[in-house]
Amino acid sequence: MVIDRLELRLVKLPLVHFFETSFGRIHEKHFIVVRAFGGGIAGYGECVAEQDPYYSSETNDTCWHIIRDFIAPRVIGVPFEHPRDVFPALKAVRGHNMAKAAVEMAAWDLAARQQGLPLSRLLGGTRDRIASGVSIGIQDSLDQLAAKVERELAAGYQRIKIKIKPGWDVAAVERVRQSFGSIPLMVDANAAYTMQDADRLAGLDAYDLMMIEQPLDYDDIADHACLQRRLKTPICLDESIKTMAAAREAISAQACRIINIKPGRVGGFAESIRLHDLCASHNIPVWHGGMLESGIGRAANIHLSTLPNFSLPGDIAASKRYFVPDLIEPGIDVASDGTIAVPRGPGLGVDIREDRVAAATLRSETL
Ligand code: OSB
Ligand code: MG
Repeated sequence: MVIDRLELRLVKLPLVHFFETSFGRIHEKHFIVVRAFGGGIAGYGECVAEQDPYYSSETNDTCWHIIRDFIAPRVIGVPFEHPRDVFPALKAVRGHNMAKAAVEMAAWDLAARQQGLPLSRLLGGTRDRIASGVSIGIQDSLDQLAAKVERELAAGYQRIKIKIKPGWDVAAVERVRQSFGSIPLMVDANAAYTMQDADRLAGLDAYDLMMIEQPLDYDDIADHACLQRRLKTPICLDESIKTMAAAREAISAQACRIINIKPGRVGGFAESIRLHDLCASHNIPVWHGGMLESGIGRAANIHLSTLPNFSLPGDIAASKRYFVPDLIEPGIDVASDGTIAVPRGPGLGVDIREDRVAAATLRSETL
């Protein structure tokens, strides 16, 4: 496979509902769509960086800069036997995993389309449906939260995750348990706590949560290991696992019992597969995270989730929760049993509405 050229487009889409985490509320999503052209075909990659460096240090602007000035020269015109060879070819560039992933994932889609295979097959996936959960942001009131949970349970989702932060934690969990009983429930703190909050976090043990996601700092492992020793509830790491080395360290320190995989965070599909395999060999279940992707990135996430150790429902929900209209048509739907069908066509296997991408584009550049 040879990539002849790369096209970057910065697009803006309004969210159907605002999304609030411990680091803030957003009403619209700005993200980069990468197209990798080769042999007259294009592969797509959606970059998961946001406008602000709050979830991670990367932003759309840093990704644009790194792709244009450092990644493009290392991939354009270079013959790759397999898309798994793209990430190692970027080794000289330290970090910038979201920028790398956007290009690497476009290369995988291109290779799958060139071979006429669904992306899931090229990735080594084994299932034709995936289990779907929802991530519910911080709300203005507990009543609003309960209304949202009720709606998502009625839609069939297999587990509910609620975002927490100091001041929106125990009472929110208590309310959901009171109203909905023993549903599969977890929380995500997006790094909002410190070890000084250990007692408060231990208070969540009373609610039989599936896990607490990333309670402590975004790059911490050691404190998570201390906290895990004090909690019955499993810790799941998200932000802290940006590399294979971090995952090995977290597993050996017993800093978590579950890991969330987001290909954007770790540098793409090849690293995600390595992380998935590492976790499998240590009996650490994984699930697929989400970053409020459009249908393009959502389809990519679905394909990766077909690997066997994705044994817990992921944050991959129906497109209509995020964008109406989406960049794909039809959108991704969830069945009443809380599963999503894996697209069967070549590559991502979804129809990308180029007219909608064009209408949403703020800026573009061809490399
Ligand atoms: O921590 O999982 C997270 C969204 C943006 C940034 C970080 C996270 C999230 C989500 C949303 O939880 C998951 C989704 O796409 O629905
Ligand atoms: Mg998270």
